[in-house]
Amino acid sequence: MKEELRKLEQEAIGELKSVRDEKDLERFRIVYLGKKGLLTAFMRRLGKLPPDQRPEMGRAANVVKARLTSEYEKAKQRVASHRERLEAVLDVTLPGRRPPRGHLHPITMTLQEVCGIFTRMGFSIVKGPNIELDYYNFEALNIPRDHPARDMQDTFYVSENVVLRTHTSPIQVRVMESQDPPVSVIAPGKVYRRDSDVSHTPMFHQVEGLLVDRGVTFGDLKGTLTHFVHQMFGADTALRFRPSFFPFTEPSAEVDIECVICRGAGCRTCGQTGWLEILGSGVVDPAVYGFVGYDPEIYSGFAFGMGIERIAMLKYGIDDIQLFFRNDLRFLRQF
Ligand code: 2NL
Repeated sequence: MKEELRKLEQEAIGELKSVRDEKDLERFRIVYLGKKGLLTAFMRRLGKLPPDQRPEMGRAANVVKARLTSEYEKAKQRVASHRERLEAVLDVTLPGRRPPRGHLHPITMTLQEVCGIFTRMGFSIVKGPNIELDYYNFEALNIPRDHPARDMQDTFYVSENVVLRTHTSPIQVRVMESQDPPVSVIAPGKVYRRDSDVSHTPMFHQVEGLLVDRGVTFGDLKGTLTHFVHQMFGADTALRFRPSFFPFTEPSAEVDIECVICRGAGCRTCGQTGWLEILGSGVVDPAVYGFVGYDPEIYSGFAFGMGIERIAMLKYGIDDIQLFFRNDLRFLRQF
């Protein structure tokens, strides 16, 4: 039994050395010094010894108990002072480090805002291919073979009758081809033009809209786009409809808003006119209905299109379109 006691003491001392924290400490106390611990179990067995051996073994056990208790107290001190030093340099109650968090690109934000205004009016969002047939991009939109927009200067040709779409109108042609009125859709997406200088990028974003039903008038167009402008630029923003021309609408109108920089007084941004062009629109030309099989005697509608980079520049007061494509974090972090 003497040998057994010696082993127990040695093991306990060895284990105390590897105690690192309060949890280790408590585990040690329970295993060695607790009511159901090894030392208590050892002492219970003393009663079974012959009476002449009991006093000596009892004393020996008490000596071990005293030593382990004092070593345990020392370890407790050591753990406590270690924790104090740790907490002096490290505030364990501080929240963890957050991973860096990005946000949407300003063009995406603007695209979503524009789409949101129209979906709340009841329009549905439609998508289509970026690589498009010449037929959907030009032909069905009443853009004749000799029209300047068809020129190699402006269009990326993939083959003789396949192009990168130059606007998102072909999406809407596909919608009309596949369903009868009433139709009210908006077509957002990337468009491509062979244009690259300080104010043009070969890819930019557009949102187009189309509404066709019985009895739709130019008045419906004005009401819809006025609501859009007031939502996008503020209810106090003045706007005007200025006569224009597009091959796919008749009559056609461009929408100007009161200059966001000078509020109409005249400045560099608005070329001293006080007005900024923000979108093109018009009543859908009956010639387009011929291509998609709608009866122009029954149906009429309006359409519009806008460049998102331009809208974003006016909304946020940005004077360089290239900033959207440089991915400079000093620029992007401002949104
Ligand atoms: C602009 C002008 C416009 C349309 C787009 C359209 C689409 C169909 C039929 C008729 Cl399917 N029109 N779209 C109409 C007028 C103007 O865009 O300046 N865009 C940036």
